[in-house]
Amino acid sequence: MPRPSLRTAMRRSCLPSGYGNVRAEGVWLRRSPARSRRPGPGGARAVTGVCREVSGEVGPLAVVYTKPPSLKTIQSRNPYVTSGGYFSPKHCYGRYRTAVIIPHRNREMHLRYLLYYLHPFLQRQQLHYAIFVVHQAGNGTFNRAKLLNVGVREALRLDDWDCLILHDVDLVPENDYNLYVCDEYNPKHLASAMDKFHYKLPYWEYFGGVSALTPDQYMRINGFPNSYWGWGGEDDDIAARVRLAGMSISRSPHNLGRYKMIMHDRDTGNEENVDRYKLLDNTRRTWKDDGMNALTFSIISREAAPLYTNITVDIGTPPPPRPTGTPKKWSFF
Ligand SMILES: [Mn+2]
Repeated sequence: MPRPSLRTAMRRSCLPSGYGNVRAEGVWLRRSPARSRRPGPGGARAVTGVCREVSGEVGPLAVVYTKPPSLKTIQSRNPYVTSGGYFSPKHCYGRYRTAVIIPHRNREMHLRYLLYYLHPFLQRQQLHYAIFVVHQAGNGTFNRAKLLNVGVREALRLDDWDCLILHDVDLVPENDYNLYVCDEYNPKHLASAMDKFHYKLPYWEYFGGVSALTPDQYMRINGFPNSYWGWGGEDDDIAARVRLAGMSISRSPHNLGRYKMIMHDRDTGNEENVDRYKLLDNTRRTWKDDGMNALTFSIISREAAPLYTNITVDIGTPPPPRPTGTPKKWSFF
């Protein structure tokens, strides 16, 4: 069957579906019988019940990076997204309330690509959702995990979310059935098959890219570590926290958890974190003290942009390096 274009997919997203049943993520998604495809009186339907998981689904999506779309274009393609990047299904009650949290700095082009694909994707999944972009102020060393902690705290001030999606700015989902919904019992890794890693996990415990935790799961692992400055290590720390808190990692199946990365060079201000192995050695001793319970930051601004809520935050700078070794108090001659 030819793959429908994005435009067709978006048009379909306004219609109730009815193409039989589909198995996704180990559950049968019930699609409506054909007769419910008929529009109601006058075409305008009242809120009649709980939404299905996916509407107008197309399965695999074509994701191409040729020319970054403008914010205007994205807005015009998503007329039902309201200020702050909120959306609620019009004709049914959204089953899930999902907050998407994206750490960000100097990646405007990536953000535009992501918003372009993510808004229609989330609408087809009929979620009540909002997108939060957490922007690190200043030129200090980047800290992805700490920004995510800030995003979670801010998002939870605004709504009672069922699911927090922690999302890298440069990863675009490639399959509609990778549902942005949490696993009831365990933190879930959504980016289980990234093109960068030849659509496989790079290693067994990998937890980077895109993950989904309920607020309860997030608090049970004391959130993410605040102490990983620069690139790398924080995702392995999070995976360790999941184990240490007595949970395990659930994953999107490899055929669904597919993501296309937007290629980029290493950013300045996000140099490789050379301390990460030392930090990782200590996770079991530090995780209860380093996380949401020790989060300090100051909000610079909160803005409801048309396509997302922007939070600009000062998260401080890395602590000065500690002197290595303890000074000797005495010695043998
Ligand atoms: Mn990246």
